Amino acid sequence: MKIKEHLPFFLLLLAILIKFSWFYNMTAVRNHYIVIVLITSVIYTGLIILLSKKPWLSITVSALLTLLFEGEVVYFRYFNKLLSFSNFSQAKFALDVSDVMFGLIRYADIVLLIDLVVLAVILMKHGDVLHLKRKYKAITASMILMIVPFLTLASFGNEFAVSVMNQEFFMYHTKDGIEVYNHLNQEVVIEAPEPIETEEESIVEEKAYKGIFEGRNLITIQVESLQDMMLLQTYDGQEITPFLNQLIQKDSFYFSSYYQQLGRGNTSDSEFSSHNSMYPSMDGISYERYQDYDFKGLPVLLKDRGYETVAFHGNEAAFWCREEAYPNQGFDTFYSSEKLEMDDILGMGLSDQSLFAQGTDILKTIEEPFYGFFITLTNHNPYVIPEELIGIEVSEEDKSQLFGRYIESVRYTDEAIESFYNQLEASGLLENSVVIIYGDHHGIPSMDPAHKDRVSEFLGYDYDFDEMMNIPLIIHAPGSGITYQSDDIFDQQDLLPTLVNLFNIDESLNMMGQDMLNTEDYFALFQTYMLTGSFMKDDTVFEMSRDGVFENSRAYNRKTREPIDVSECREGYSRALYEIAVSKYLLENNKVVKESDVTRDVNQ
Ligand code: GP9
Ligand code: MN
Repeated sequence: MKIKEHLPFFLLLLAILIKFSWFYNMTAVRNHYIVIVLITSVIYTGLIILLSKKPWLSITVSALLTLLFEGEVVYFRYFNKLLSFSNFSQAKFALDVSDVMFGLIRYADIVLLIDLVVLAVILMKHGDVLHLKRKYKAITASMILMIVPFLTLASFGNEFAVSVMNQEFFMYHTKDGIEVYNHLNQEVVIEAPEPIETEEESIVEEKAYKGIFEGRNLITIQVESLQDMMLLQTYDGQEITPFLNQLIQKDSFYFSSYYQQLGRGNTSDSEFSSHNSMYPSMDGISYERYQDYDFKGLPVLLKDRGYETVAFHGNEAAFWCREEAYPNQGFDTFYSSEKLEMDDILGMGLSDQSLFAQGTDILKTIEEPFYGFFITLTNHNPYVIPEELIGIEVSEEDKSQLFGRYIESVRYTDEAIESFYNQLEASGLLENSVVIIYGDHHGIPSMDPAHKDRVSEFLGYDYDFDEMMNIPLIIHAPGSGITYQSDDIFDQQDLLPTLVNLFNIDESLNMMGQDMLNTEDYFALFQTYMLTGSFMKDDTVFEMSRDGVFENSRAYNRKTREPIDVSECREGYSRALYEIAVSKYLLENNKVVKESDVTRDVNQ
C-alpha cells in the first residue's frame, strides 16, 4: 500500500477518531470508552465511504449527523441524558427557550467539525481514495451491521452489550427508535407489575394534623427554578431570600429535603406531580399524553368541595399543553398571557410582580373558598434582571456567570412574593388562606463544571445531584402557630397526600406519594438528570449508571459525602423501578381514579 497515496484517508480517520473521542467525553461515557469510540468511528466512516460516489450526498449526511451530534451534546449538558425520539413532542417548545439552548453551546464544540473539513478537501481533491473495490464495500457494509448482534446480545441481558448499547450513538438510537415506534403503534400494552417485597409500611392510627386547614382558601406558588440552597443562606453577608426566610420561621411547615419530580414535561411535570401524586411520563409530555384522561388531583378534589379553582401563568396557554390539560386537571379558569394584561414583560413572559398584582385583583372578585395556583416565570434561565430591579449586591465576576445572575433573580422573586403577601393581607384574603410555596425544579445544573465549581465553593461542599434537585417546600398558614421543619427525604409526589390529610379531603385515591406528616419512610426516586432506577432513601443517594448496568452505578451518603457500596442499594433500586411501573400502569390505562387491580401500597 502506498502510504502517501492514502494519506488523506488516514487523516480523515484520525479526524473522525478525534471527533468521537471528544463527543463521548462530552456525553460522559465512562465504561468501554475506547470500544465505543471505535464502533461509532467505524460506522460513521463506513457511511461516508458507501456514499462517496456522490460527494454531495456524503458531505450532506456527515453534516446532518454532525448537527445531531451537537444537538446531543447540548441536550446532554442540560439533561444529563441522550436525546430520544420521544423528545419530538417537546421540540415545538424549544424555540421559546432558545437562549438557554444557545447558552449551552461551547466554542470547543468546533471539534465536532474537524472531519467535515478534511472530508470536504478529500472530496474536492482526492475523491478516489474513498472509492473502494466491491469486496471492501461489502466488508464496510457488514461492519455497519454489527449493530444487530450487539442489540441481540443486549436483549438477552449480556452486560457488555447492554453497556455499549446504552452509550454508543448508533446503537442507542436504533434501540430507542424501535421502542418509540412500538409505543406509537400501540404494540406495547402496559401490564400491571408483579408486586415486590418491601418493608412493612408503618400504619399510623391517629393521623397528625388531620383536617387542620379544612375549609381554608389555598394558594399555591410554584416558583420557577427555585432551589432550596438559596433559602436561609447569605451571599456576601446579605440574605438571598429574606422574605421566604421570615415565612419559614412563623406559622409554617418547612421541608428542606424536598425533591423535584420530572419526566419529559419539565415545569408542567412539576405541576402534574404535585397535583396528582403520579410519576410524569418519560415517553412524552404528560399534559399532552393524558389530557383526556380522568384525574382526581388537588384541583378536582377541591372543586368537588365547592372551591373555585383558578390558575395564573404569564405565558401562552398552549405552552406545555396547559390549555388542553387544565380542564381535566380540574381548573375552572386559566389566566394565561391571553387573558392577563401583559404590561410588564421580563424574560419569558409577564413579570412575577405583575402576575401577583393581577392575580390578587382577580382573587378578590371570586367567591371563597378558592384554589389559586400561581406559576411564576421571571426566575427562568438565563436569569437576566434589569439593574433597577436588582435588590442584592453581587460581584461583577459572579454577575458574568449564571450563578451570580441566579442569585439576583431569586431575590427579585423573593421580593415579588413579599409584595403578593402584602396585597393578600391588605385585601383580607390572607388570614383565611394557606399558602404553599415550592420550586418547580433546579436552576443551576451541577453537571456543568463551569457552574459546579462556583456553587461548590459557595456551599463549601461538592455540588451534586442531592443538592441540585433539592427544592424548598413551605406550607404557610397565617395564625396557625406551626413551626415545623423537616430534613427528611420527600418529593413532589408527597404533596397531594399531605394536603389530603391537612384539608381533610380523603378519598379512596391512587397516590404514589405519602403524607409527609404521618410517615417514617423517607424515599424519593428519579427519572431525569439522574437516570431511571436512581433514588434517595434516608441519607443514601444512588445514581443509576449511565450505561444501564447496576454494578457500574454510584452511591454516596448525602451528609458525610462518603461513598457507599452499591450492592447495598439493590432494594431501593427495585423499589424505584416498581413504583415507576405502577404509576405508568395506572396512567397509561387511565386508572388513576378508577378501581384498580394495582395500587401504590404494595402490601395490600
Ligand atoms: C413555560 C414555563 C417555563 O410556560 O413554565 O417552563 P420550563 O422551561 O421551566 O419548563
Ligand atoms: Mn420551570
